[in-house]
Amino acid sequence: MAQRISLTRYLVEQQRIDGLIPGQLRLLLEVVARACKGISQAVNKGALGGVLGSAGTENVQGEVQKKLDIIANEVLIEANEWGGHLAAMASEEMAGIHPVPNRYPQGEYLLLFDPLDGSSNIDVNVSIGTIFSVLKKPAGLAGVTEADFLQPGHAQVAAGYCVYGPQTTLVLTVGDGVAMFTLDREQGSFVLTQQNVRIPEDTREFAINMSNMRHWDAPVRRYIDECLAGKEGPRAKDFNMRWIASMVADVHRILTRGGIFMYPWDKREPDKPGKLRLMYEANPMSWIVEQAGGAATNGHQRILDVVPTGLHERVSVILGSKNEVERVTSYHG
Ligand code: AHM
Ligand code: MG
Repeated sequence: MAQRISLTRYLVEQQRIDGLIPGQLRLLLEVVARACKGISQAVNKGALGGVLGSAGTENVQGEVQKKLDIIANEVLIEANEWGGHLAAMASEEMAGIHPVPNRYPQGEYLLLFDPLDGSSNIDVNVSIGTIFSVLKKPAGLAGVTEADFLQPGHAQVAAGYCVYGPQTTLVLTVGDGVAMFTLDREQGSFVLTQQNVRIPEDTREFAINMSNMRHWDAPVRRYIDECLAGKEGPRAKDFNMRWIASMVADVHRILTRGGIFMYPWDKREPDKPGKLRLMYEANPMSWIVEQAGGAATNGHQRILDVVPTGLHERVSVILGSKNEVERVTSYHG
């Protein structure tokens, strides 16, 4: 039987090979993975664990929180507070940053997360996930403020997601390609199941919420119209469509077999640049996709180059197979 490589061993070996993973970062990634195991267990229990349904509260963006949004947020915070690897955390579910309490040692990293992405799928037993991004606290100043988090995506030192689907899979990059780990529930550990993940450059599959079509801008409409025209249209091939409504699951499919994912700006809320959050969703996913040979833009620029002005800033997202992303971006002129 081929030797199984655990997440711990993978991280230790990465640390030895190219020094991309300093000790504190390794600890951070192991702690996040452990938290994801805890969230996975809660997700699996479903109605038996009393975790389904609404919590009856709203987050800072005015979205109704599900019980699991709050549970996942708490699991991540509790797991990461005491290890000495972090200065502070920020979450889609919390208005402000969460500095590590004074009673614990302070580390040099900043952790951002969408604790439970795809919330609308929780109660219907469809794949959901956790997305996370790691930044380094800017050197020099004591304490930590929200401004320390406002770094562009290309400054990330690690990014990943965990998808809770038929399998629980952790996907990780530290800037050296993308690796996938599958949770072995009997052993209780993540096992390396794919390395050097590559997204095919071309695709015949797109993911977008088609019900918003009438609200889109001309370039996105043009791209989708051309896909829908199929063999008889300008693309001279038929396209397939998938929309899971969990970004984690849609991105995971694209990493596995290619495709393009779009959540563009639309006219429903013209003042917002998009629906998805730059810091918790777009940045980590864009870096993972780029590390797998794909591309990610907001139609005008590389997402990783967007300089954030607020923690909960939103952004238009076009990511996946390189040639398709470049095509849609070129339509934006
Ligand atoms: P969430 O973080 O509150 O779950 O929202 C983000 C999700 C993405 O995972 C998904 O791509 C999108 O929202 C689905 O939106 P819609 O319901 O408009 O299709
Ligand atoms: Mg989300």
